[in-house]
Amino acid sequence: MNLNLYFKRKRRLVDEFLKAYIFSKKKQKGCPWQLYEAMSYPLMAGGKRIRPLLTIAGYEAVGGDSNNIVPVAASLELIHTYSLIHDDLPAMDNDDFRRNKPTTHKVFGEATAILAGDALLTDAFSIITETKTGPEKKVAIIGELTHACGPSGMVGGQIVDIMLEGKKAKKKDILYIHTHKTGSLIKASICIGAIMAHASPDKLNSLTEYGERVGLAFQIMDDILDITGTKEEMGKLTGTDSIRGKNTYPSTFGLKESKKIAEGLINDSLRAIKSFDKKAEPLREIARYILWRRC
Ligand code: GRG
Repeated sequence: MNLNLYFKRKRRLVDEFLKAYIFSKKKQKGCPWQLYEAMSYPLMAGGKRIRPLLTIAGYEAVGGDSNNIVPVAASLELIHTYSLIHDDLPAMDNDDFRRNKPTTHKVFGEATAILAGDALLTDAFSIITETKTGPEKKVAIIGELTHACGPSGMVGGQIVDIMLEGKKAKKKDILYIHTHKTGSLIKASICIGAIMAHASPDKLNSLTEYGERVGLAFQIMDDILDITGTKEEMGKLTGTDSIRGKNTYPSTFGLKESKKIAEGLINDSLRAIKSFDKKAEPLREIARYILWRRC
């Protein structure tokens, strides 16, 4: 299959939805224009949309074939964008650039950036409640997402990452940071797609395993790209992990070994979905892409 073409087609669907969503904020009575602007700016800045693509690919892997999945997939991008806005704040990673543009707080100020993140996170759940599927499915999806974003998920990973900045972390702590800060939302992206397509418990288990492996591999490759990538490729300053004393896979295992670990995880992810038919081909290609991505 042609992954570029697949990415292009699915990304267009997601971007169309996001455009309509953000336009509705402009029109929405009660949504202050400053908030609309600060939500629109990072959301439409052109990310890879990898999490929505994983939701769609997870949905298709178990036989889903309707565009009903697009709003649910797009809600993942709202959550991801919120996490980037907050992650870039001076109190967190203090980054000036994201997606090749000044960060949201640089343009709109810290208070507005924080609130734009809060608004995107909240609206992600609002979008899910409006999705065309039964109430049980909606509750299952919201449960999966709140767990992935919350204290035992992304926020948990983020706080351990910050607490251990400048200190030598144990290997188990680095694993915790990576699997929670980044991995949990990636895993949830796939599982939500599978839930929307009525996956059997067996299929859901296999996709969960796939999601865990690709989620960790994605963050390891992100650590590697912070060393080997350029500012233009990454859309933000690189080399910042080491300046901040971040605990990363390369700082613990070295570059070569980190790449080997990521390759092993991608092989494991492919093994986890071995029994799936050709409808899982996009998931397989996305897993391989994680190893060769440059941005
Ligand atoms: C609750 C105050 C408060 C803050 C939470 C949860 C959180 C802050 C931050 C999450 C940490 C984080 C940003 C993890 C993701 C790291 C990562 C790999 C980001 C880049 O993702 P890509 O490569 O980026 O998919 P694009 O720009 O393509 O979307």
